[in-house]
Amino acid sequence: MLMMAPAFCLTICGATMRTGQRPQPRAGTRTGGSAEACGGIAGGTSSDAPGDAAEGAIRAGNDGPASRAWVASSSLSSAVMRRRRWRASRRQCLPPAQAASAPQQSPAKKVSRIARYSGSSRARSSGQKPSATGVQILDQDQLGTEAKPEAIIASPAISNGRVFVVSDSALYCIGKKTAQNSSHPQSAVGTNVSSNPATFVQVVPTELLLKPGDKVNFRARLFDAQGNFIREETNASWSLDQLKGTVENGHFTAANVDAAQGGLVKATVGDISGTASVRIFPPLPWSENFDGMAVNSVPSTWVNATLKFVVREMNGTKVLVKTTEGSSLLSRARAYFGPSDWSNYTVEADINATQRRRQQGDGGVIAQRYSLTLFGNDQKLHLEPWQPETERTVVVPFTWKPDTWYRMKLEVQNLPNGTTRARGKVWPVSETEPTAWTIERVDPIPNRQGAPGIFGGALSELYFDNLKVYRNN
Ligand SMILES: [Ca+2]
Repeated sequence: MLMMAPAFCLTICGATMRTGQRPQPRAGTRTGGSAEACGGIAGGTSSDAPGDAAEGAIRAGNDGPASRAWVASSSLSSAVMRRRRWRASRRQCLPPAQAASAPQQSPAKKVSRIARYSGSSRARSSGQKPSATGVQILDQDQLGTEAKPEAIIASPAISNGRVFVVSDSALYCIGKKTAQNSSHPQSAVGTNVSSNPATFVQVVPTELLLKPGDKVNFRARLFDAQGNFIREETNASWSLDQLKGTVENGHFTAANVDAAQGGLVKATVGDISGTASVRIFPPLPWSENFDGMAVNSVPSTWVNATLKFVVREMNGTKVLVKTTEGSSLLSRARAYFGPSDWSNYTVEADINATQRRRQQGDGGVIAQRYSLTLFGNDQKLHLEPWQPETERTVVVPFTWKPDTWYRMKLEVQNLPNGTTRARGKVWPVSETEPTAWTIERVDPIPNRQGAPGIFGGALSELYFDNLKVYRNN
């Protein structure tokens, strides 16, 4: 069971770990993928001090081979030093009344205790035991060294009796070398044939991006209530939901229309049915003014727009609104409306920001994973390859008046030397387009492809209109 807590702290209840099995600093194989490739487990038994076992081999616990702990390669001397530091840290972390007895407590006695494991971005990994009055730290480890700590950058994960901890330099696997079998039922893989009644129809392929006129053969597969495969159904009844085209016996042909479509291909067997999701995009150029869409609708082919964007009437036209309703988790959103393998195209959009309680939102356009974004409160224009990476972001001051329509234009071009050039311009819609680009960057760590999109961080509402996507001029 995993529970996320704030500030990089993740708690795992019910894990049966010996506290002697603990990460070794930088000793393990990095980012191994398979459990066998994970490093950083020091074998601790009731008779061995954990550090004494760290000799790059498999050590058996005193309860037999099943408790063997995998030991990462490291020298004995450094392991002993780590063990001493670990003992000292345990004394420091335990409450005074428990500290005196803690060093004598055998790690093996802690098997099967309900324990908590947590990590912090300050490179501390710890095992904790919750109680009615507080939390007892059973074990605490330094990842990396005091001088060069490894930050834990992701939540711990559990699989087959092991705990996986990811730092910025290594992947640590805590547990026994012999994995426990998962108690979860096996997933349906289509080979475990069942004679039970069908309760689920799977349509494959299940998620598709197509072009007008494309043809696809869909299949209907039946499964029982336990997820066991029954058979491939050849007599399913096929139909289309919000898609233009034909489907007959699973053979789908997309209509040759010059408009984006999003809908479902549906297979019905008796009284149960299943669907595949299909989005169909015509070739560029595109333009969208939202005037043909229903109020309160969301464009059917867009990704990540539901509950975040909505079509609305505004001064005699329809616009797409980045709303502020609902959870604050929805206030920032990137919505995408095309294939993710596109490159060398330009996105344009009109944007208008409101102000509420002196707060003005942020908004922009996205092309090939580059964002051209206006920041309302900062009154700045950013060109970002990836927003968290400020080193590669270009920033210029920009006076962005509220309740005023501006036009944004972002062009991204892959250059022959392997770099990618992104450049943008922003100007009031009431004025003519400036000749010069407002902001530009040639990116040596390029994003070579990506879907077009828009971004809205709505401290107050933002409006979009007159979207255009076209091949670079
Ligand atoms: Ca419009």
